[in-house]
Amino acid sequence: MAATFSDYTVLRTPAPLPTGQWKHVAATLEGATGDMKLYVDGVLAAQTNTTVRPVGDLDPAYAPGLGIGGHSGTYGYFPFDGMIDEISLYSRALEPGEIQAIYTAGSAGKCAPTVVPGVPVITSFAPSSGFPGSTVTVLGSNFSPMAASNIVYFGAVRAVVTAASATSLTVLVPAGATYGPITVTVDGLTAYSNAPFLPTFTGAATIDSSSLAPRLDLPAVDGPGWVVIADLDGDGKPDLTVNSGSSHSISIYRNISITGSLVAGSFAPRVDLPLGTGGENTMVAAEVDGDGKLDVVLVDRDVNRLVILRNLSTPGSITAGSFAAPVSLPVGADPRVWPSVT
Ligand SMILES: [Ca+2]
Ligand SMILES: [Ca+2]
Repeated sequence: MAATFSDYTVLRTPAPLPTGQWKHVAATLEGATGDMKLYVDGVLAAQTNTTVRPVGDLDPAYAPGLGIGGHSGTYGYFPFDGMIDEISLYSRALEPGEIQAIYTAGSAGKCAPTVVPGVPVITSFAPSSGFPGSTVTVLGSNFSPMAASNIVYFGAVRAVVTAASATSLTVLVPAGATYGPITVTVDGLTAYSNAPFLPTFTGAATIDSSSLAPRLDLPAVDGPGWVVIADLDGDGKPDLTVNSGSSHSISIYRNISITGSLVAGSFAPRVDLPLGTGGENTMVAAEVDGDGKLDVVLVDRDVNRLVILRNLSTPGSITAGSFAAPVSLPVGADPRVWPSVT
């Protein structure tokens, strides 16, 4: 943007946009700081800072003024040669998350504000135990009448919702369900049942030396201390997350097993995520930001902090980039998480 014809700041993507396909492009300018950012398909592509002021003083004599597309050449200005759709101009610099949400919404449009129906509440569910594949009815309030808009977890694994109203959900117990409260997340808000659901299976009613297969060992970093079973990538299979106080990290073993088999190859190569300094940690997997993906929360007794790793993964993949940078919050001395709450 130019204050005068010769006074401007240029911000470019590192590489030209490809031709022949739609791309979502967003540019922001923070008036107070001069921070300029350019996003392509919801992802930050370039940024700089400008001291040009006032940025709003556009002179129509210098075409295109405030324009979209086009470029300058040796012999003058050339208009954009292509198609532009769904242009929006905002009176403030949108946050990266807002731009990502607009891109992610795709054909759903510009993310008009949605009416939050209220905090979801679970009042009861029945039956209180069941086999994988069996049906459970969850009663409460402020559920979404659209089945897919209710995110329901049975402990470690997400369940399929087969029918929904504002006060009742019909869900199927997923394979891999673990003992714990049922949770329902609607519009980013999560309800917990006040009683745990008990997944059951057909057993021989006895436990002896033949009840369990031979032990399976997986290599870990130095000093593994705590394990959480939760489907972190959302593929339906519960994954293993292990923390290490002495290595200052967590390790994720993505479950790639086939039904009825559990061998060393049932888990993808370990992904280690550093936690910075600190040591003794305990942790849980829980929905924190309401996006439907279980996040990892640790308490660190060495440096008295709470650490949240927001889950960014996609089904079928967990990499070092699958979690946002750890967010640390100070807490009182000697924080603990007890297994009974997981
Ligand atoms: Ca998984
Ligand atoms: Ca989440």
